[in-house]
Amino acid sequence: MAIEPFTPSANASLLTWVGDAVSLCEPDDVHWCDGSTEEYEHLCGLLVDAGTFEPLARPNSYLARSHPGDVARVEDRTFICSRSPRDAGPTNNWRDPAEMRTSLEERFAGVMRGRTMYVVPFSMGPLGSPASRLGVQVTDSPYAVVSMRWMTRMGTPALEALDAGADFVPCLHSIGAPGDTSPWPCDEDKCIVHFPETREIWSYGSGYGGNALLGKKCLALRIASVMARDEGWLAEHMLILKLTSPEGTVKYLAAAFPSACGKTNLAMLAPTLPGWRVETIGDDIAWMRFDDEGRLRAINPEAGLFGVAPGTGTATNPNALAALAGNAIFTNCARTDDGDVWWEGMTIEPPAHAIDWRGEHWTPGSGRPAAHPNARFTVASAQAPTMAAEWEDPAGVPIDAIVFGGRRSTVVPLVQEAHDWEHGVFLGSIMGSETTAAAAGERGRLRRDPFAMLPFCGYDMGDYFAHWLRIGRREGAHLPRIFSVNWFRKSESGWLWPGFGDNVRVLEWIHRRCDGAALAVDTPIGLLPTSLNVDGLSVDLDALLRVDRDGWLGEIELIRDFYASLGDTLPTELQRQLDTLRKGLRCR
Ligand code: TSX
Ligand code: MN
Repeated sequence: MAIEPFTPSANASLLTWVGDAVSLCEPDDVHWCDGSTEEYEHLCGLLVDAGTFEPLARPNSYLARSHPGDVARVEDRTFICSRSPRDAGPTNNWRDPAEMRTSLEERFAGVMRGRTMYVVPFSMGPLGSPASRLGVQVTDSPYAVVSMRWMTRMGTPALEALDAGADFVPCLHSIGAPGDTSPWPCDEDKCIVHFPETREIWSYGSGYGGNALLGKKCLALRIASVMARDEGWLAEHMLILKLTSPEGTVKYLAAAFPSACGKTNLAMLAPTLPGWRVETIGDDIAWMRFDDEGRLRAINPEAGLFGVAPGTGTATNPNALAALAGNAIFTNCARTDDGDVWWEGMTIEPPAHAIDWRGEHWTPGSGRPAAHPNARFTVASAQAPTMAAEWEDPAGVPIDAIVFGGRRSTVVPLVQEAHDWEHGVFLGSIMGSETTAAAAGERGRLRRDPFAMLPFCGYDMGDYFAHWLRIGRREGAHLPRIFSVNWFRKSESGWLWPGFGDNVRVLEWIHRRCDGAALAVDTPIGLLPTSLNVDGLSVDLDALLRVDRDGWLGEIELIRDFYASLGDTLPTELQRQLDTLRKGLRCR
């Protein structure tokens, strides 16, 4: 068995790496992906034959049911293998790179026997943009290949860029379980491994998106965060949106939220205020760097949406539903009797009967969810009706405001602006969210998730904060303003804020602040709105914007403990911000 007789690439290091992968994994066949429609349809056909895919009663769309133990990212099996454990930091699982390499080589030896190895060249970011990065994923999962076709710029153009000698991140992936012919082979003993110093990714045992589509969380966040640190830019877990006022003034916002806060919903918002328009640049990841004028410009490194299906419905995100009208892959959703998909929250009325995500009969009264809470859709971003014309501009869009959010039922106000960049970094560092039913563990517990990067930062968290502070000290930079938002504050009688399309009222305030127009009052926690457009709503604005002094004093103790858990790389500036906040609250 050998590589196909033609020379598939002029890139010598790529040929060597693929040759080594072939020798190690011993596939029956090697296929270099061109990204064509014919190739996509052929692979979908193979997946249907294998029982992995079921064709759906919507154009060119499929449903996949995963193995019930392969439904989410595996954070406790995700590793950062830097030479020094100090560089991975206390928030990552560290392993010695040499020892890990030996153990991976054992796992991957002969792992692709009986299977085809696919070589998937891809670009994160528009092809040819100086901000983009190339990767090559080698995988034995045709599900990963067809998903990568929507999520990245995959195929011949990326291969041609590699022919010209460009660098790439090698991404070796196997689902494991050789000889397993079930619809979703995988291995119980999964591991997702990153070598930040040599910029390599190895992923074993899982076919699930976050573990198997290596361009996304592994490359565009964990590896890219290290590249960004070394090269002076930012790789962030942020949506990017374009906000146009009734007067036609445009602001670009980048916003970080932990999971279960409705980030994709915000990226595709349908505003309730007349004349305001929200368009999408990206829904999950932003790569930002300074241009020659000192403005921070952002690109979306992805080409597709890999969104949580449950909760995506006509009321919460009609634009996402419109994007899913065809050419979509659904994973772990339920199938209706008329051959379409369904999930909790898609429609108000559930179907009378469905086949659930495990393939079993389901009725509304069964007490089990029809779709897995982490069921997903995969679709090209271009299909979303909200995409901005410039979403693929290789130069990116200039960011006017950075927004940090979280799910907090108490203490954190609806919106505030940071006093300055350093205070903004402090607000990012103390981000947190109360856990929902969808997340593992206890419900309603506060989980810190600084910059929404806790599972995605490829290096030490204290060093990451220091990198953000360094960005803010750049000479001649026109820095974005920084804000924090919280759609989830509650009173005894329920949500204080209607959320969804009405969030545009908060975006309006942010937009006006960027022009120095909207008014704010200085408080120890930040700059709070003196007025917000709540015409037509009956909301308790005082409760939404109240500085909860006792709540914050309690919060400060929690932040102190959290900071202590990050170790001695925590920048002194942030400790000082915490002291300043304490003093500000005490002497009022
Ligand atoms: O996505 C959400 N957003 C952002 C929208 C752009 N969700 C869903 C969160 C889970 C993914 C929200 N849920 C938001 C929100 O702004 N707000 C809430 C809480 C909420 C839920 C329902 C109502 C109000 C607030 N409305 C009624 O109960 C009628
Ligand atoms: Mn995400």
